[in-house]
Amino acid sequence: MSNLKKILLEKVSCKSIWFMRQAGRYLPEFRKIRSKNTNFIELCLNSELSSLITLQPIDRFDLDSAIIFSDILIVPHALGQKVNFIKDYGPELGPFDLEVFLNIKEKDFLKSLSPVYKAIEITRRKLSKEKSLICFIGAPWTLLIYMLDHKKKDVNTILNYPNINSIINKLIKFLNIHIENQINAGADVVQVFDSWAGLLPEKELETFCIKPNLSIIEFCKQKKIPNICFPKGIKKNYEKFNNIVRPDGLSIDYNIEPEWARAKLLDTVIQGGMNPDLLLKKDDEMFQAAAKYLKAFKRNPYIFNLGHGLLPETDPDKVKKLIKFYRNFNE
Ligand code: 1CP
Repeated sequence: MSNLKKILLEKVSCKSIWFMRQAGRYLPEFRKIRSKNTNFIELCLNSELSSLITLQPIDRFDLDSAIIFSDILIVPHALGQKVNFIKDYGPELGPFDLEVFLNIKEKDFLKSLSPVYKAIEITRRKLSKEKSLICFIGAPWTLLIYMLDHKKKDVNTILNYPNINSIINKLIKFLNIHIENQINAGADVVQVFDSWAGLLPEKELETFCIKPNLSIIEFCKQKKIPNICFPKGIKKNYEKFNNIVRPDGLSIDYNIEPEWARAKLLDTVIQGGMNPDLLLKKDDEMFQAAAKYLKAFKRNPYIFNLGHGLLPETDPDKVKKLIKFYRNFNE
C-alpha cells in the first residue's frame, strides 16, 4: 500500500509528499509538449500524452504520488458545454444550455471521458506499486463558477440561476460516476477541488459547498475510496466543513494557520498549507516555512503539499530542494 493510502486509511504517521499542479507549466518538458498541442482539452484527452505528462514530475523528483494530468473542466466538456483554454488567460466556456446538460446520458458522458480512464490504466502500469495515483474532480460550486458566470464570477448570478438545484444534482451524480470510473481504471485516491468555495457568502456555504461535498464523500465512503477535500478560502468554516463532511483528508490553504488546523480540524488527516509563493523566495525562507508545518504536525499524520498549486514561474530546482528538505527533516 502507498504511504498516502496508509496515512488516509490507517491514520499512521509516515512520509508522504506530492504537489498540486506538480505536472504543469513550471516544467520545461511539459511546456515542450504543450507548445505542440495547442488545444488543451484535446491534450487532456490524449491518453498517451496525458500519461507521459503525469509521469514527468515522478521521473524528475522523489515524490510519493502522481496526480493524473487532466482538468476539472473536462466534466462540463463531457456534459456538452464548449470549453476553450485561451493562451495566457485561462479557461473560457461557451453558453450553458440547460436542455443539453440535463439530457446528456451516462453512456455518452463515459464515452467522452474514456481517454481519461485509458490514461489512468497506462499510468498505473508504469507507476511503481508503492506510489499512489491520485484522480480528481472539481466540486459542483467550483464547476458552476466556470459553467455559469466565469467572466464576472458574480456569485448572485449562480445562486439565483433558474433550476440551480437540478443542475447541482446532475453534477453530483455525474461527478460520482467520473470518480468511480477513474478508480476502476487504477487510481487509488480522489481529491475534490472546491477552489472557489471562498467566494460563497457564509449563509450559502452549507447549500452550495458543504452539502454537495458531503454527497460526494458519502459516495466515496460507500465505495471505500480514500478521499481528500480542498474547500479553498473558507477560513474558520474549515471546522464546520470538517465536522459535517468528514473526509479522510482535508487540504488546507495558505490562510489557515497550521496550529489552528491541528487544534480544530479533528479526526481528519491534514494535507498541505504552505503558500506556493514561498518557492519563489530564498531557500532559507522556504525551508523555514516548511518547518513550521512539519513541526506543527510532527505528532499527527500529515501529507506534505502546498496551500494551492505550484505557480508557473516556479524553478523546478526549488521543488527538488524542498523535497530534499522534507525527506531529511527529523525534528
Ligand atoms: O498550459 C496551460 O495553459 C495549461 C495549464 C493547466 C494545467 C497544467 C490548466 C489550465 N490545467 C492544468 C492541469 C490541471 N488542472 C491539473 C493536473 C494535475 C496536476 O495537479 O499536476 C489539476 C489537478 C487541475 C485542476 C484545476 N483546473 C483546478 C483546481 C485546482 C486549482 O488550481 O484551484 C482549477 C480551478 C482548474 C481550472 C483551470 N485549468 C487551467 C487553469 C489555468 C485553470 C484555473 C484558471 C482560473 O484561475 O480561473
